[in-house]
Amino acid sequence: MDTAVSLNSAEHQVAGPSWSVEAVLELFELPFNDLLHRAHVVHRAHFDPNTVQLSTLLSIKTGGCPEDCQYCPQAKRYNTGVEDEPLMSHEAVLAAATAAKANGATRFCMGAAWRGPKQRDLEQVLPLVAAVHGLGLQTCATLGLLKDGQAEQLKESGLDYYNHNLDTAPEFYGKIISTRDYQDRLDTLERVRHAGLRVCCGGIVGMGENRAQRAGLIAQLANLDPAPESVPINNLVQVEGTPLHGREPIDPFEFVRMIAVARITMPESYVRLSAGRRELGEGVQALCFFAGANSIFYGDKLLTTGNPDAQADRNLMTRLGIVPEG
Ligand code: SAM
Ligand code: DTB
Ligand code: SF4
Repeated sequence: MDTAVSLNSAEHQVAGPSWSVEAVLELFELPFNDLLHRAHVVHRAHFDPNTVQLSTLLSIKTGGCPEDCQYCPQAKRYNTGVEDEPLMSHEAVLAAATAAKANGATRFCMGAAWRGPKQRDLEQVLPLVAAVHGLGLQTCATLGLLKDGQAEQLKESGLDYYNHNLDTAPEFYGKIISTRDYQDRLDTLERVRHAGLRVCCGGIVGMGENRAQRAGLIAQLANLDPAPESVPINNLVQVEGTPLHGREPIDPFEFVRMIAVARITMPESYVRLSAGRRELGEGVQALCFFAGANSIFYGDKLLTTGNPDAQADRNLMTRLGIVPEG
């Protein structure tokens, strides 16, 4: 039975190098148990199903962003109560990274509320990357759009991963962001890949997109060549003052389906159960781990919003027999 199922999923891949939106949508439409079984078989074939990778986030430059991403509490045009702060000091960033490592995280991701780094911004970030790398943590940064040469500088300073999300399907994108287009994002991803960095790229669900558009995002991600090493799937965190505040939350089972479809279409990628875990609750998170999620953001805070407490996550992992990736 297991073999039949895995052969079946392999067929989808040998049918062509790329995933059509229709083929991805077919996966979404499977009965829930069939979809989860299939995703779990793929997961077990590529990963230890009881190990989850832990990444800790830090907002090194918060608020005041000129972009208009409608989900984001850090866009200066929305009144969300998030203050515009300068870049954090070297000491404060290192203290946070040291604490993350002591808590068991293996990756430290530094986020900045920029459209993209100016050269003088980047020059302040490079020593932070080098210092976090020096602690023996994997390093990740999410600084927005990169210009030619910037990804190479990050790589030389010890950056392992660059996070840049496609966020949603191309046809829904214009309803969410107007200040940068889809191609800008693809261009940055290309620069990141070209510099030899690992790609962390995913998106957000629960923004009012339909299932076909969720399938459209997955097809975009799975067809990146190679697929991103890390795929964060965020459940929209609704923040008062942002245009998306008050949207109907996604059906939690649809969120689990999104994870399962990501796992089947990107069998070798780490699929991260990302923002919005508090809203999903522990039962749904357990289903996500079964469906193939094998990474989380770990630590009491995401960038500006809350995350489950590290202690609560350790308890959850213990109850599920999950061990953090060492
Ligand atoms: N400013 C940079 C950029 O946009 O590329 C980097 C930081 S930005 C906050 C990183 C990602 O966080 C966004 O692309 C989006 O996918 C995610 N994000 C932001 N606000 C979110 C929210 N309220 N809920 C879920 N994900 C969110
Ligand atoms: C990603 O995909 N999700 C993270 C990280 N990459 C940078 C950010 C989530 C942000 C949630 C809203 C906030 O805390 O500001
Ligand atoms: Fe700025 Fe990034 Fe937020 Fe968009 S997601 S408003 S670019 S911080």
